[in-house]
Amino acid sequence: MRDKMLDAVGRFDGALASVEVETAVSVVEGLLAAGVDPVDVLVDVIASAQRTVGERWQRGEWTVAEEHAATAVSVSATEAVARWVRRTPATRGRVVVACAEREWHALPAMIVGTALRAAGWDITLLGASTPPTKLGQYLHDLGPDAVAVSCSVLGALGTTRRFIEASTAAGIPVVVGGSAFGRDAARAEALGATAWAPGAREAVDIVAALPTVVPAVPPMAGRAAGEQAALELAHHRIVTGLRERWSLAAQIVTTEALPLDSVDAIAVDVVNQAVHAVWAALITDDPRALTETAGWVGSLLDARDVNPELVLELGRLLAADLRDFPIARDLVARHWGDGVLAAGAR
Ligand code: B12
Repeated sequence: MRDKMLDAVGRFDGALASVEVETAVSVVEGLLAAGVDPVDVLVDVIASAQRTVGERWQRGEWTVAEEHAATAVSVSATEAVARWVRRTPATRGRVVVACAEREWHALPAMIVGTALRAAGWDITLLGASTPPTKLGQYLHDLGPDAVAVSCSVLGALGTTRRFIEASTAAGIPVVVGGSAFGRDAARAEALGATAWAPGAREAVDIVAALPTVVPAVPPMAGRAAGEQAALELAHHRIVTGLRERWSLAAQIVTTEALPLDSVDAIAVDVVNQAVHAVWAALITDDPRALTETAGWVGSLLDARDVNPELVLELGRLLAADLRDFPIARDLVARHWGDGVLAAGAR
């Protein structure tokens, strides 16, 4: 079976690179027909291939368009697994699976939802970037047993918190996960989630162990949360200023071998992610959001032959722009450089 799985992973990866939907779907259907657990197909084949897609974009080997095309193939493959697991009737309660506003990574939610469906839960999938307005009423009307929120980008942790507020206000437990939460439960706990899980397999166990009713989370208070709210309002100004002053555009090197997205697009992504990391560190009290992001910026620029000093320059400019936000400025000044050092040591 191990060889069969390895062979399937290779063929699936190839189908993503050449955008062959039929091949990808037939690979997963072949595995399911051979008796492979649907959750193994979701985690070890589809999710794993998707992370490779991200690494290719990060290294500048694939453009965003290629990333989109490959993801569409993975969505079709996940739908094939979902069709397969729906052959068995749902025997447990209902779970609403969602991405909060600003979160466009719908596929991880789809994968987790399909894994829960395979375990017998009835699933209501809300999809990407769901606004929190009226969510409370919706949950009240639907009456699910749990809410599962997937968050891949740091900028959506704040809106994920609004999901947690709406769900717990209705007494409904919330499980969270996704790459924005990092590798442990710290950020999930800080945001008041009922539970966190690192992957779809663990999500199945965690959802089965959730309490029936939970108390409403208390409102987010404190100076750090206040700074984050003010930073959201100042976001456009800060990001525009950083893009104008950061010397990335002058430094980037484009070669034929590197199908680089426009310098401006990279600068927009990077600067946005950097400011979002500040938001995340403020509301979760977890400075690793900053060190991880600095390391990510470093690897992105390194793959594009950009002087690594520019990562430190971005940190300095960001800290200077945060002069009206003392907690945020202090976090950047203390932790951004650590991320650059850690990336350099790898
Ligand atoms: C496809 C993709 C996109 C697509 C998403 C389309 C879609 N339909 O989903 C699009 C093009 C929209 C996109 C946009 C962006 N993306 Co993108 N994207 C990806 C990519 C390649 C794959 C995502 C995926 O499907 N992963 C597979 C999932 C299943 O894996 P996973 O997230 O690890 O999930 C597991 C666990 O986390 C957990 N889990 C996940 N959710 C939940 C929920 C619960 C409740 C639980 C318990 C567990 C759990 O279980 C899963 C399975 O075991 C990733 C690379 C990566 N490493 O994932 C980048 C990635 C996430 N994107 C990234 C970035 C930067 C962006 C953009 C800012 C710019 C861009 N590149 O286009 C925008 C931001 C959009 C936004 N605001 O949300 C970065 C984030 C970096 C960072 N430091 O945060 C990544 C990591 C790429 C990279 N290597 O740099 N992206």
